[in-house]
Amino acid sequence: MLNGRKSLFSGMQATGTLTLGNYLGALNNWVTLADEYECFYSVVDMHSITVRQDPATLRKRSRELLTLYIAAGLDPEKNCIYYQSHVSAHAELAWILNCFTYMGELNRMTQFKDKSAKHADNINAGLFTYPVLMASDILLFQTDVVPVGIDQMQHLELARNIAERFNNIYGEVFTMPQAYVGKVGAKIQSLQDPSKKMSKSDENENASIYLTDSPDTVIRKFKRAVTDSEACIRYSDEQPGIKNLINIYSVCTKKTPEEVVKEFEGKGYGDFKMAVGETVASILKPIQEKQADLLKNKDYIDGIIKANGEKANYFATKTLRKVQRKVGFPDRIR
Ligand code: ATP
Ligand code: LTN
Repeated sequence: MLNGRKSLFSGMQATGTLTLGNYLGALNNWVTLADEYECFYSVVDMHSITVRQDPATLRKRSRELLTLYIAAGLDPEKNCIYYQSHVSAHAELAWILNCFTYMGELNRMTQFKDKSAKHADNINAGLFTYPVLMASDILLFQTDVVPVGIDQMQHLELARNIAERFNNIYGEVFTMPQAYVGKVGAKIQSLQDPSKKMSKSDENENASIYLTDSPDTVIRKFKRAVTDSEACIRYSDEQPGIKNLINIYSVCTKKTPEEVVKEFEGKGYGDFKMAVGETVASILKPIQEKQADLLKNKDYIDGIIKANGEKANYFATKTLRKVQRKVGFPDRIR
């Protein structure tokens, strides 16, 4: 709870061009939940450097991501949209929570295993303790709810364990966060291999719809999406390609998968793919236009970065000071 309201925290890394998976699995839910909670949406640039980044590219992408949050429908006057690196409490709390997290717990994280296999030449300590920084993000804001895709559930469970461990020793310091996972869009699969999740770091460009893709590109990628030879639109695990397209269409049109199946009864895959492509393209277009406008408006965006950075800093520091007292750090002399 913050300001007498339930609070919400989530974040994304500016490590590539966002995909439709990021949008339907996370960002879209953020917008839906925004009115109900005191919201903090961070561009988690400190997490990004667990994998080597080109500085100029990271800076540019971070700004693009922050504007994309707004373009997707988050009102920056009501929601605290900010850069993680502008609030030093994230790093300070992460240090403390590192001392309350076991190596064994971190060793079990599947994202660490995946990323260290992928970046075998740079298995740094930050990659290993990434989930502790994520726990700090969440716990700093006394967060009640964390909207994420399914792949982040293991990290969230760890954040809850750390909070519980800390509270058991020092009393009720942290709110216990809950994950919020959308019913249908929580895991959008690759268009080229429906057994894999759609990911912004996939090397095959046809596997992902990027939020920056033009309508023609979107339609072309859906036309090429891997399906099967059943020639029947059913919502079944035996047809993972079609199931994925139904999920995408379902979230975009706010229809249930059953309603979608009904709508396309007797129709061919070609018609269905076209409908999915057109629907997705029509959702992306206004977001792209708004983002382009915002990126031109430097003073407005700078104002948001400053004001929201200060707001995030205020709430984060409150929790940090409490934690520092609890663990026995000396009081500051004013
Ligand atoms: P990377 O490929 O670099 O690991 P990513 O595409 O998996 O990145 P993240 O930055 O790790 O994206 O995720 C941002 C948010 O989007 C998280 O809440 C995550 O759960 C969600 N998300 C990512 N991919 C998908 C997907 N395919 N379906 C649904 N949600 C997703
Ligand atoms: N690990 C997340 C991004 C992230 C996050 C968070 C999400 C960092 N801190 C706090 C929710 C809450 C990711 O890569 N998807």
